[in-house]
Amino acid sequence: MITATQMVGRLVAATLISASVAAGAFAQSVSFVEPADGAVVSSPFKVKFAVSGMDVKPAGEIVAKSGHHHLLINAEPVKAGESVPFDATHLHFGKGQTETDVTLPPGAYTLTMQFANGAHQSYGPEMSKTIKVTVK
Ligand SMILES: [Cu+2]
Repeated sequence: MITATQMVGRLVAATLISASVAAGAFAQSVSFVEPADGAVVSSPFKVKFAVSGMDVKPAGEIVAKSGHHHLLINAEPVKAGESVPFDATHLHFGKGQTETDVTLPPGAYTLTMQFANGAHQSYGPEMSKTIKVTVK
């Protein structure tokens, strides 16, 4: 026989499990493994990218829930669906790289990671992450 207290406990446990499964299924984000936000670094410095909820694939074909990393230097996140520019401040990691060495003159910088699909079309600000670093 199950008491009312046991029943409530089981319901709470079931709810927590389904809530965490749902969060895992829909949580898509990017993050810097390094450097840390606010870090003071020496050039060249290592930048490591991470993504959750999507796969890293080389640029080429568009595959759902996958894409590649971009590093934007002193630039805003790219609106969803817009192409990430190819220029000196928008670096593409179209081979599927998850880290790089960045060389910058001394100064304060805003670094933005931007995830985009195989055709370099941005997944939008939700799939971006911005940090500030100082190159000494
Ligand atoms: Cu790209």
